[in-house]
Amino acid sequence: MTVPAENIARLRQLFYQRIAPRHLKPLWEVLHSLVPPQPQPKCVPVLWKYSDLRGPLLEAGDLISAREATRRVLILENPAFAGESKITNSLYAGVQLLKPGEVAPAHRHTQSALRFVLEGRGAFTAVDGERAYMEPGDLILTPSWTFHDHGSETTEPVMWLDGLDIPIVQLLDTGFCEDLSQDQQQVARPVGDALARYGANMLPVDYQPQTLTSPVFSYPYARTREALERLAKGSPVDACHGFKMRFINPATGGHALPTIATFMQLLPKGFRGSACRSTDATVFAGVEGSGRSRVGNETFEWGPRDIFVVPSWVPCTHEADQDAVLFSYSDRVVQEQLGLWQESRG
Ligand code: 1HN
Repeated sequence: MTVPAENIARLRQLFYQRIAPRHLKPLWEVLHSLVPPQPQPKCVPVLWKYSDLRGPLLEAGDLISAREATRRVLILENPAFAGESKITNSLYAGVQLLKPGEVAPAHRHTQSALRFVLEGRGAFTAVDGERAYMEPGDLILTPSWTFHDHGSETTEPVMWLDGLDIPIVQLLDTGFCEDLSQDQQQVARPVGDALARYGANMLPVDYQPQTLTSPVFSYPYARTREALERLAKGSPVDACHGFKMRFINPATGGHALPTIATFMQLLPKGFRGSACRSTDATVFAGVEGSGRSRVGNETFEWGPRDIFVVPSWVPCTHEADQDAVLFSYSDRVVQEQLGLWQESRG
């Protein structure tokens, strides 16, 4: 007996309705969207010009103190994730302001964070009792479950980009957070201690890593810039990425954080990159110089402190008219650990 197509369709709908109260769903209606032939990111390309961020951030500075806000941050929310506080499916981004004399009180959480300094100097982040003073271009890490507070001892506003693995921790339902009883941590070690112990191509002879995170938590821009400059002088330029380096955990050679990969790249004057796509959606921040990046069908003109996002598997092409430096972060470290990361060139 053959059943007419419209009848079958109706019978199926009735069947779906009957099984729904038992919390059952037919896979065959969703199989292709569950297992797509290639990544189908919801994430869309977005550019935030610093000139559009700075005003609102300073305005927020007049409306709420760092202490009352705990963290005075404007979230960079991807419009594809309205209400979800995400810049990509797996990562969070925000811009934070600390005004002269302010304190952002000490707490710790299982989410890992990075700070990428955009403007101002003379504020510090204290991590596990050691202060790291901020200068533009510096990368500062607050590893999972380390107490951290920010303080400003300067006369100018200090702004930075926060990157956190909040959506990853949410996915896994592993979020914990607690405040320290005092606003600021006791200083336990001098400034620069961790960098001297673990970031001088040596390790204390009996050092055994206790966590997956880098024991170095501050990567000053001066060192980063010099490394890029040297790399650029002595090796051929990568057709897609220019001269690109990743920040490492010096004790293992792995990425600096277990959930967020961090990079800095130099695009030499006149660079015309070829298109490249990779499975890790990436957040970029301009540091020096200016250029443009074609991301899918969009072209983003960027300069220092502008921030843009490239979704997973969307082709991206970078160009620079002068020497330009880009910082970036992504979940590539997680994808590599799981054997999922892919890149395709051309
Ligand atoms: C956080 O602890 C900081 O410590 C910044 O500066 C942004 C966003 C969500 C949750 C915790 C910080 C944050 C955050």
